[in-house]
Amino acid sequence: MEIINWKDLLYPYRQTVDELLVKLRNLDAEYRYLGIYSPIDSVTGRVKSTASIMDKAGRKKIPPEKIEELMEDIAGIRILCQFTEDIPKIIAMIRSRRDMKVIEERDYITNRKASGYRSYHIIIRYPLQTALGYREVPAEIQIRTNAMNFWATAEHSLRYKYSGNIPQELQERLTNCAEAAFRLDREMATIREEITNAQRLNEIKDNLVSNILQNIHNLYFGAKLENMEKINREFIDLWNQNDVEKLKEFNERLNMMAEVYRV
Ligand code: 0O2
Repeated sequence: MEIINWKDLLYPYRQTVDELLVKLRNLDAEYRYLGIYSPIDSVTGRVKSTASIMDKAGRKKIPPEKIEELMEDIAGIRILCQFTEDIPKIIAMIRSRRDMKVIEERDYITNRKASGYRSYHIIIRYPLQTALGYREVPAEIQIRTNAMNFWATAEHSLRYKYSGNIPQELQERLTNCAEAAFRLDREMATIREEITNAQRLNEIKDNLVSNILQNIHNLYFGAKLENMEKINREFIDLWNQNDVEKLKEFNERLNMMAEVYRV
């Protein structure tokens, strides 16, 4: 029987996960930088553990020499979002990318699994440039809301603990929890606009305050302006009023001063 060199086998999957994490996190950061709503809340990734690969190979009767060819989720990415409505946006974004090829999609949101599991899976081939040349590495991208993830993570731990045979009473409670997570997603959808508007406003306020403080710093330490105490007091006043429009006007005034003094 062939002995598997696990280190060599898993290396390209590690590279794939690392590259996908950088790309998807940068995408999320860019949305925020541009002030556009980001459907992504967070992105995580993992390379399947050898124990889990062997376990799955056993369950699916995959011989060791066929693992690379047939196991599609050795490289795994998980994209979490706040609202169910974010999921189609993320799917569209992945379908339109030129640096990954979508091979298959599994919609466990429309067709929830018997366990109660909800998530959207996309199997891709990722073009990887390795030191040994080009290859396409399969990866599974799971897209789900935070509520779906909360449930799936808990259920996964229990399934692992009980080797798949979760006691009946616990299984019933898990089913109730899955239903509660579903209701939570539905309720959150009804106040989605309120939440996203508040988040956008908070982000705008954070950026404004950081610009204002940078301007005050530059004018005081760079241009050595002496009347900065008055300006500082004005800022604290406006901050206490919590009025974004007034803060915007104030920052524009500081921008002009910074231009005049070339700082
Ligand atoms: P891990 O530890 O997450 O890597 P199968 O293994 O037959 O269920 P298949 O055909 O390989 O699934 O693909 P599928 O259905 O897309 O599921 C693969 C992954 O989805 C699983 O990986 C889980 O991460 C997740 N998943 C699928 N069904 C369930 C479920 O009922 N509950 C939870 N919590 N997660 C699920 P692995 O291999 O189980 O393990």
